[in-house]
Order: sequence, then structure tokens, then C-alpha cells
Amino acid sequence: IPQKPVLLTGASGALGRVLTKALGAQGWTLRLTDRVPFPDPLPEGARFQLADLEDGPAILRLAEGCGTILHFGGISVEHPFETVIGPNIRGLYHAYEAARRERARMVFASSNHAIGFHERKEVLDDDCALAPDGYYGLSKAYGEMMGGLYRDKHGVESVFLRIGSCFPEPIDARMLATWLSYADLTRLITCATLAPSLGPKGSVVIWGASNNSRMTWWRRDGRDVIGWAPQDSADSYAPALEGKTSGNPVIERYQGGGFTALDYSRTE
Ligand code: NAI
Ligand code: 15L
Repeated sequence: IPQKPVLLTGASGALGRVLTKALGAQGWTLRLTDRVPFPDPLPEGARFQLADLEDGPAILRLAEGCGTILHFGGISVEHPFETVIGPNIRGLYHAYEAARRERARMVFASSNHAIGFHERKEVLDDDCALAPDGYYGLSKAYGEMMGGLYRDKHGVESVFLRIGSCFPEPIDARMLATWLSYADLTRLITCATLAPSLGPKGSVVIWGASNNSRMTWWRRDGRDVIGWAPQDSADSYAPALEGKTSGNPVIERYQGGGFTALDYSRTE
């Protein structure tokens, strides 16, 4: 288990609750925060404090003494620019400032939507071009670039998790490729936090999908550096889900799926 407390932002959200339960049960000392109350019983060793990510001093205080920041808080789906910018840009800046002050490692919940406008027939490595598919994806791309700045200027380590679709079960054909099980997420966070080093660069990108045979879009990443290998797979859901496509050619063409088609106005 980690030597120092771990700060988890977005603790009251779907993945925050999963991680709180799983990591709390492993005996981690968790500092939890969100702008809405934590809905579940707190595990032993966990403390929760309400805070808005836009409140810089509050985030700095919360991170005091922490060795890792699991940054899961923020807007988590496509929204207008003005809704995204506060939580996901200013809030992210506060999280990185806290990491710099504490010399803490950042584990950033980035998203496949940072690269969502790559086509499904492409095969991407961790150094592929960013191709956000909306204002939300753009904020995740910016987050990865901010992590690069804090690495190069201040030596802050980052694990950039390009999470696919992390839900209890896959629910459509796209998720036969993109699904990340909760157990694989928990193992991923454990490896990202406990890895003694992030290699010579000081940061790694990880494609956050389970061991799905349909995940042909994502290839090389830093999983060996942190010692993570997914153990679950969406494959057993294929008979039920392979017909569950959208019928929309834009959605089916791009990796980002539904988000790519929102407000889409190209005509050729
Ligand atoms: P969620 O929407 O359930 O949780 C996000 C949490 O952030 C919420 O509890 C919300 O109250 C909190 N939050 C939003 N703005 C805030 C602010 N200004 N100050 C403090 N807290 C704020 O999302 P979910 O599914 O748990 O995702 C967690 C993270 O993982 C997000 O950053 C999301 O973008 C990322 N992610 C999730 C994926 C998934 O499949 N669930 C896929 C890719 C990325
Ligand atoms: C995300 O980034 C979202 O947070 C999540 O709600 C899903 O839409 C996921 O991507 C996905 O692409 O399936």
C-alpha cells in the first residue's frame, strides 16, 4: 500500500465510488473530495471533504502530505465550452499545482475522447496525435499537455489514463472494444500509484481497456512500465451486443463514437 495518503478527486462520482470502496478495502489512506457529498459509508482510513475544484486554496490544502493525486473530478461527458472550462481546465490546473507543491505523482483520468476523431480502422500508439472529439475531449487533451508541462518544467510525474468505457458491463457494440472493467480499473490505479518509477520520461500513457479481442485500435503504451495487464474481457458479451450499433455513419467511423456526432456539421 502507498506510504503517503492518496488524494482522490471526483470521489462521489461513479468511478470515484468504485475506487474508494476497492482501495479503502485494501487499507489505503484516502483523502476524498468532490463538490457533492459522498453517498456511501466511508471506509476506514478515509476522510471526505466537500470542495470545488475551482477553489485553488482548498485543493492545495486537501493535497497536503499526499504522495499521489488520483484526479477523477470534473465534467465527464460532452457539454458546452463554458460548462467544461471551469472544472476541467481551471480545476485541473489546481490539481497540478498541488502535485507540484507536494512533489506528488498525478494519475489523470484522461479519456478516449482526447483522441476520438481517429478512425476505428487506425491503430494508435501512445505517441499518436491528439484528436479531441468535443469540448470535453479537448479538456482531456489539454490535461495531458498540462501534465507534459509540469513534467518538463517541474519534474511532476504523470500517468495519463486514456480510459475507454468504464462501466459495470459493456452495453453496446462499441464497448466490445472500449470496455474497461471495474476490477481492471482498480488494478490499473494500484499499479499507477505503486510503480516505483515511470521510466526515463517521467510520464506514461495507458490505454484503459480490458483484454478485449475487438480492441484493435490501441496498441503500444506504458503498461509494462507500471506492471499492469488487464485480466477481464468484453468478449463474452459479443453475442448479445455485436448487433447493437448506432446506424449513424459518423459514430461508427470514429473511435469516439457518439460524442463525435454531437453538433456535427461537416457535409462532405
Ligand atoms: P462522474 O461524472 O460520475 O464523476 C465526476 C465527479 O466529478 C462527480 O462526482 C462530480 O460531482 C465531480 N465534479 C465535477 N465538477 C467538479 C468540480 N468543479 N469540483 C469538484 N468536483 C467536481 O464521472 P465518472 O464516470 O466517475 O468519471 C470519472 C473521471 O474519469 C472523469 O474525469 C471522466 O472524464 C473520466 N473518464 C471516465 C470514463 C468512464 O467510462 N466512466 C471514460 C473516460 C474518462
Ligand atoms: C468518457 O470519457 C465518459 O466519461 C464516459 O461517460 C463514456 O462516454 C466513455 O467516455 C465512452 O467513450 O464510452
